[in-house]
Amino acid sequence: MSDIKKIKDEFFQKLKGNLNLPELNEIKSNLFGKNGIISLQFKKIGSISENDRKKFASDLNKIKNELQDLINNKYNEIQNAEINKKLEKEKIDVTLPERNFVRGKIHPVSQTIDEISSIFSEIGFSVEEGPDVENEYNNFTALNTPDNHPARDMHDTFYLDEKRDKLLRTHTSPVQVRTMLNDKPPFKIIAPGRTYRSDSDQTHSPMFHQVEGLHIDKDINMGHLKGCLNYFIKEFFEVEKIRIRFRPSHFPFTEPSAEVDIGYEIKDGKIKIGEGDKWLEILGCGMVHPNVLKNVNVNPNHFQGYAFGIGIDRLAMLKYGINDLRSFFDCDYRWLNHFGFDPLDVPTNYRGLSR
Ligand code: 2NM
Repeated sequence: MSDIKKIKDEFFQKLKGNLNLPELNEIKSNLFGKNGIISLQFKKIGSISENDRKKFASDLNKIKNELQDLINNKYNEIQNAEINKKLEKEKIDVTLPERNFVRGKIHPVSQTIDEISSIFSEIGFSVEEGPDVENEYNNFTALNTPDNHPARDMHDTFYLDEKRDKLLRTHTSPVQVRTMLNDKPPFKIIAPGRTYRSDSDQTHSPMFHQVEGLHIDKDINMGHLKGCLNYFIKEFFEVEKIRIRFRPSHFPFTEPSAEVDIGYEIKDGKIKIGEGDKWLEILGCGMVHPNVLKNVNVNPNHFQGYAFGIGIDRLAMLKYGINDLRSFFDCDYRWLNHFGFDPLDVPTNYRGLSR
């Protein structure tokens, strides 16, 4: 048997067996390395007699190609085996039950703010926000609130410095002031958010929530105010009909000013908004005082409009049957689990903004 034939038989046999990567590398290097078996055979070509040379070279080339093919196939085989092993190890069992997890709840106040924002958005109001820490000008002076006004008293307002310039906003009106100072009329905005007053008992929390509205244009009047509030109250309480009453009142920043009551009754121990002969005060409003407009560089001879302020917490209590204001701020997880809203459960009549 010729040398080449022996080489072929020996290595065909080896390459048929089970090989790992280092073993295969070694075979390859034994055959085709610098002093490899095949390489040495090629070096022999020159010394072979002319008669046999052609056949020898052709046989050698053939065997070289066959061995190379076998080696390459073996490389692929090893690689595939490795991938399959990995896939087997990393297989995901999709039949396993999901892990338990706790989904958080949306606080009723957040839910209510989302609902209110959505309702006013539908009639063209945009939502504005501002800082909780305000200055004296934005919170009082610009709003035509005189120096001697009781609201400015230390017992009512949380002041943050000796000069009484920095304070926790007592309403969200400073947001309207900022908007009017920064933009040009017309304005049609609501400002929901946290507000602070030095007050704490069963029905008052030192931190509470308000939404204020402002609509200023060339000829906005109290008819527009009434239409807007009528729409809002019906949408918010999801009722077809309501009774609504404007009572004369006073605020430094509006003239005339009014407080708004809505009709209600107690039926089977539950409050029914819109029906019955009882009155419930829910908000304050009025036509923005010309002095306020002047203070924010709006010409009261060309522009006028209404503003209103609503307490969000009480609105949320009424709608969702919560009877203790303080429970809102207790951070009791069991309470939140009961009264909170599922962030992913979107009912068909959902009014909240998408999160
Ligand atoms: C209320 C009642 C009446 C009010 C006024 C303004 C502003 F900035 F335009 F002057 N914002 N909100 C307002 C008016 C608030 O809360 C009971």
